[in-house]
This record gives sequence, structure tokens and C-alpha cells, in this order.
Amino acid sequence: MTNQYRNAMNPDLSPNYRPLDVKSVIDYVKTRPELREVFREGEELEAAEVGDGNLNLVFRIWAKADPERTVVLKQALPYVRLVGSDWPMPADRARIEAQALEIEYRLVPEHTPRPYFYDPEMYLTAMQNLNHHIIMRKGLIKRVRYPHFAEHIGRFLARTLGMTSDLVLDYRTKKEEVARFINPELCKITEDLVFTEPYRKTERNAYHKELEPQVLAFQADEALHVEMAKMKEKFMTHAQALIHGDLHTGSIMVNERETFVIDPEFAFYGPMGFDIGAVIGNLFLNYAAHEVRTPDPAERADFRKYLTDTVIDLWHVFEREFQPIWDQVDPIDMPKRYQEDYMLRVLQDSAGMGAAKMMRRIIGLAGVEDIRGIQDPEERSIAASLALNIGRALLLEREKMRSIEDLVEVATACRPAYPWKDEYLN
Ligand code: SR1
Ligand code: MG
Repeated sequence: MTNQYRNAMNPDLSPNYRPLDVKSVIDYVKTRPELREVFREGEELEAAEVGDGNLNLVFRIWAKADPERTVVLKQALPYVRLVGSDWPMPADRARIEAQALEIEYRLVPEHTPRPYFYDPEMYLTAMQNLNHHIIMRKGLIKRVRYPHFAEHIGRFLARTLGMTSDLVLDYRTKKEEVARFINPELCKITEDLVFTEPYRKTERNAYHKELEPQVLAFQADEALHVEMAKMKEKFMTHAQALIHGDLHTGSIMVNERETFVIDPEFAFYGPMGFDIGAVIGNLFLNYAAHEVRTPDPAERADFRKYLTDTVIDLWHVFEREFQPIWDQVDPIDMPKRYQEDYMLRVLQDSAGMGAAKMMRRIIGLAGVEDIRGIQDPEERSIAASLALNIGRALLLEREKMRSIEDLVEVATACRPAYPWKDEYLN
């Protein structure tokens, strides 16, 4: 039987695959024995499609009689949802996501939604519904503080990255894991959208016209091209650890007590700094947004201090939580000075990768609400321009950084270049 959803990227799409909708998802849930511990036989269920990401369908399903009994089903479409069927994408990415989720749940269950099952015929994962949490980006836009976030994300990063690296895995397992997580098409999205397209003229770039002079200056900046090419090479070749691959603040769900990391479909063996930089870069995108979102200077300074303290604290937690890994390694093969050098390289990579993650969100196809959600074009351009300058500075000055405090100093010294007036020029 040929499946009508087959396309160039999905020649072997399972014959039973069909995208679900709010009605069919309920019938589907009722067939799954794994969900019997959540839903009772024959009871009335309700569903809503809540996916606001760029790629997939996401359904919340709950018992009508008790909405606290609830699950999430995430199903891959055979194309990029943001663009439509003109941009086919392997549905098999759902398998990668399910496997990564399983590893993250084993290593840090307190920060990973509980997976119930993966259905390889429907390219679908059922997992815990985080119904008392919100997407972190949305909270930060409203200046909500998450007092335990630095501790939680520092731990998540240290465990998921450290425990999947060559420092911990045996020689054979590591190579087998690299093979299991080969994720070429999703990596290609990142190679194009994060490292390449923002720095050349392409139709997919989506910056606002007010930013044109700064974008053109960046695209003509050879030093920036050289350093960005180095980051891209590192992304493509440095199989250091199993990384989440898309750890922006839209992939984090929080409340004042808890933090969960969701959506690891971009997972593959890549550089640790790509994940750490994603978190740091997205905190600085929010920092830039408050240039205009928070007009009161004292309030702005106060919230920015929370953001920069979070960046500093998460790195220190990462280092602290990584220490038990160093304590296990052979000190002859890996002397103390090598360990310090390793951590410094991860820090500098985080600065460069964070920079790339910031600039792509301003110039490239997929933006972030922190900045692109600012309604007034003048105000939006001021915030966007500051984000670009922070990104550029983090990239170009990363090799001089010796500590996370240096990184924060580089970022906080930046000013917007827009409007094109003297007081705004760096
Ligand atoms: C076409 S996918 C665009 C972006 O959405 C995801 O969240 C990734 O960041 C990707 O680059
Ligand atoms: Mg995502």
C-alpha cells in the first residue's frame, strides 16, 4: 500500500502513517495500552493541538472528568510545518527525538518529561504533559524570574553532555551512539539557517528592513565570516557529546520550582558548546529585547542583572556538576591542566555558538518572539540591533575570554547601532 504522505525525504514512510487531528488523536490514544495508567477505559477524553514550533504536531489530551490526568503526543510531519509540504523533512527525526528523550530521562529525570512510548509507524512520542509549566521564553518576555533555573539547567547540561562524552562512555559504545544519532537532515537545517544563510543574501532571510545597513555590514565583514566558518566546522565535525541541538528558551518549560527540557529532535553528537551557547544566547536575546520592552531604567537594569547572574550561575553549576566526571578520569592521560583547558574550550565554544544562535534569530528565517514580537518597528530594530552587536562581540572576542564573567562583560558592553545616531554607535 502506498502512503500518500511519502515524498523525497520519506521514501520508506510507514504505510500506516497518517497525521492525526484533534478527533483522530483521541481514538488513537484509546488504542494504546501504555496509557491505561493515565486514562480509564471508556472515559470521555478531550484534545487540543498546541504545537507552536516550526516542525511538528503537538496534541494535549486530557480526561474530561479530571484534566490533571493528561498526556502530550508529539507527531512528526513529513515536511517542515513552518513552510509546508514544499520542504520535505524525514519523519524519522521522531525516532531520534524519542531515543534522546529516553537518554535524558535516564540521566536527569527531574528535568526531562517522562516518555510513555514511541510509535515507529506513526512517528509519534507520548510523554508527560507539563501542564503546570510555561515555555520559558514567554515568561522571560514578561520579566518573570525563575530562581532555580541556573541550578537546573547547569545540572541538565553537565549530566547530558558529560555522561555521553568520551570521558565516560567506553570506546565502542561511544562510536555506536554516534552512529545511532546520525541526524543529517536536521543538522543541515542548522548548518544552513544558523551558520550560513544569515551571512549571505538569500530569500529565506527574514530581517526587518530597518536593519538592512547593519545586516549588510555583517554580511561584508570578513573577520566575522572567518570566525563563523570556524564555528560551523566545529558544529559539523566535533562529535564531543550527545547534544540536544536546539536548546533555546522555547525548548524549556518552567515554573518557579521546576525546569524541563523538551524537543530534542535535533539531537546528534556535536560540540557541548552548542547547547550551552543556545541557552546563553537566548538569555542574551531576551536581555536585548528588554532594551525596549522595559522602558523604566531601574526595572530594566534589575531584570538584566537577573539574566546575567543566571548566565554566570549556570556556568558555575555546569563546572561543579562536571567535576565528578573529571574525578573518574585517569589523571595521567588527562592531567589537571588538560581538564582546565578542556573546560575553557567549552566556554569559548559556548560564546561562539551562542553568538551564532543570536544572530540567526535576527537575520534568518526563524525568529524569536522576544524580538520579532515587538510591534513597533523602531523599537524592534533597536532591540534587534543590540542582539546583533552582542552576537558579533561574543563571536569575535571569545578566544580572549578566560571566565564566564569575561563573557558577560563582553556582552553587557554592547549597545544598539540603530537608529543610526552617534549615541547608539559602538
Ligand atoms: C525550519 S526549522 C527552523 C528552526 O526551528 C527549530 O526550532 C530550529 O531552531 C530550526 O533552526
Ligand atoms: Mg523544537
